[in-house]
Amino acid sequence: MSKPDETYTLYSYFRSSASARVRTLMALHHIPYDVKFIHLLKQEQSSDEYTKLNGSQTVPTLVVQPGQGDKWNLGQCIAIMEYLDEKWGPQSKYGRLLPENAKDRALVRSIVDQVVGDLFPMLNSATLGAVTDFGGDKIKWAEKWSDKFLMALERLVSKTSTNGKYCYGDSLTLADVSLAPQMYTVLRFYPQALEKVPTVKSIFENISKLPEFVQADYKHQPDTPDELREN
Ligand SMILES: N[C@@H](CCC(=O)N[C@@H](CS)C(=O)NCC(=O)O)C(=O)O
Repeated sequence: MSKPDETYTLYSYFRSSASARVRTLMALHHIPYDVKFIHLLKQEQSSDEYTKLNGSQTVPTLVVQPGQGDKWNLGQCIAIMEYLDEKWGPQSKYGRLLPENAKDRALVRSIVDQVVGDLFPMLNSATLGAVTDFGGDKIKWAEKWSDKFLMALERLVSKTSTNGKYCYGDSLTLADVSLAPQMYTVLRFYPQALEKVPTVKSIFENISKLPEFVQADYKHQPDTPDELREN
């Protein structure tokens, strides 16, 4: 099967879990791309130039240049992952990360939504910043919502994981790609978060060591500051 005839530019920030999901998927499927860095703490996501690419003023954004025709932009990490998985999964050594079978696909998507739809928005930088601005305690906030949604995730993956290595069955899916970057954010604000969720802990410890996950994590990006960088 021939490779898709298109090239990519990913707008990314090292500590963005949404960007890390896309980086992980691109690493797993060996997708070549250029990267441009958007420094969130410098508010580069709100610049006029970037807002033209992604009206939500968030990362990631994927710019797709087809072999023929005009380039186009895609925001939202799940939409980007699904698009690239459809294009590149069939010829990847991991195969499609969203299963072909409708039931399996729906269950994998339910785990993705548990992580990206429920937990992620409670801990993103804009939400935590607003909690502080409104006089709240962002650590207590992060602990409360992490406990709630990680327990929900534990109830789910304790049924769907075959061996505690992956979220669904006994191989990698989009659920794992969604989970690992989120856990780094949770652990940053709540280091004990994994104590009550043994299956989630076991899955995270397994997948976060895989080379493609390491390549994509926040500690190994060109824009990672030296004090957070690992070799
Ligand atoms: N629903 C979007 C959310 C993206 C998002 O919130 N990204 C964060 C970084 S992880 C961001 O750019 N935050 C900057 C801001 O909100 O100003 C997605 O899944 O891609």
